[in-house]
Amino acid sequence: MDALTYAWRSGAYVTRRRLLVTGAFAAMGAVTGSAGTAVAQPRGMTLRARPAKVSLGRRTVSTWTYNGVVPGPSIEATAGETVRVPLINALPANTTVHWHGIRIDPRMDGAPGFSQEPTRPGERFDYVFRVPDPGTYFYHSHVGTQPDRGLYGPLIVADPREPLSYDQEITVLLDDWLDGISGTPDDALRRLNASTQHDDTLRSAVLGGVAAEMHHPLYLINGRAPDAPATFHSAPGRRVRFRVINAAADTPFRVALGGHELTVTHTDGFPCKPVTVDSILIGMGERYDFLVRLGSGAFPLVALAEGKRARAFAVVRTSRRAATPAKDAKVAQLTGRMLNYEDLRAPRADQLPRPSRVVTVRLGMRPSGNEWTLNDRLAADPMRVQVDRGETIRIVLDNESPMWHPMHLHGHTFQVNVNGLRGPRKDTVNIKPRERLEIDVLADNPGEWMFHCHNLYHQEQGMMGALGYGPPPRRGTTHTGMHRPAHKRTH
Ligand SMILES: [Cu+2]
Repeated sequence: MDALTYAWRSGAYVTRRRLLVTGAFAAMGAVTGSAGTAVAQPRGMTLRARPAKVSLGRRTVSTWTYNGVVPGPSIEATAGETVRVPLINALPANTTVHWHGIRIDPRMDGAPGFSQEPTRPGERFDYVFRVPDPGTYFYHSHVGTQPDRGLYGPLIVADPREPLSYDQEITVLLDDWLDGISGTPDDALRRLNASTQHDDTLRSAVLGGVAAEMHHPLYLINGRAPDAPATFHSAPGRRVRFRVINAAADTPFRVALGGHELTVTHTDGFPCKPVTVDSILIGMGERYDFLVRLGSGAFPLVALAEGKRARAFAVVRTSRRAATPAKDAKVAQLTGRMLNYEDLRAPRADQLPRPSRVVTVRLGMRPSGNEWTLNDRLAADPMRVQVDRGETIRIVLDNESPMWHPMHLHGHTFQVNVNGLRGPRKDTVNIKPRERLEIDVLADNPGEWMFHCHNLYHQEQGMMGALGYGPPPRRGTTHTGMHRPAHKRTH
């Protein structure tokens, strides 16, 4: 087992970076696992999507993975570079890889039916794309319920002119897990489709009502359940940049670190004016970076599964002798000051031009209770927002449904308009029931793009639309020219 794999297996995934990263140093970015060995990172790597048995702590499950590990391997690059990731499909099903949040070439977006065909079992597809913007991103399958298996991993893009100073980075992937414990995600979707009821106990005040579709048996941090948590090792006084990614299918998390405040510096990869809070609420598909000056001890890093009376849990340890906190340790910060979108401002350099027109997208639920719509349409006949290259439009997301939705736009990073002020740059944004939220989109990346709810089960129950450039493509074709996979046999 190489050191990188070992680092993931032990649940502790840590990169070190010096103050003011230089291009040369960033190019040598190193990973240190519990074994203490460093491994040079290639600009990308081969992803082999394959079934595997994976340990989630005390529990071992059969699932689908990238390279046999959950999460998949960390892919690291520097902004402006080209990343090469050959995907080999060793699954018994079609698959793709979506590079969530990247302003990418649409042919590389992994959006089946939009800009590429899925890769068939036994075939290979070479993802080659530029990463124009630094930040915290992730990758995941975009076929059916596959993301609720183990098919996800971090994609970290370093800034060659990093303005923040810190001593260490810790990447934290949050997930909800059922595969191999209570059936498969396809079984879970069938159960939802067979019912018109919602579980009214899954309530969250901060999300304005029912927060989720189901209880997952486990909640994970870096692939580890609370009974055998990941441990992140550091030292007292170190300034650490946490990169938190919510890769869950159906779980919003409230994240806090016992005994510490969090200084939030980035939302969905993009910088914001720093703001210090006790906890953050992170929807599926969202990412937050925050800085913490660590004290001496062993501290609970907790991600409360909002509305589900359960949590994901890890330990941040800066002292050898400190007792390990209990998995149900009380963390006062969870009920302290929580980050709001109102707290976030994009820096001047990241402001988008003023919009020249307004489009409304209504988020709805059909009386069946298990079909979710965008402007009354389901995925089979999708809503489409049409834009012209170079314009900025304002999209009003008007939630008429009884649940919150984390809406994600592919290929772009929009600007959230918060109470008339120029809020954060984001690619995934939470809209509560009865809320109207405005986002401004600069049409600078021509293509036919997915625009959908990042609750995987809502997406599969219809909540999938499009944002496209110019007139709609003919039905049965794709807009930017179908990029056929190489159809190379791998064996
Ligand atoms: Cu939704």
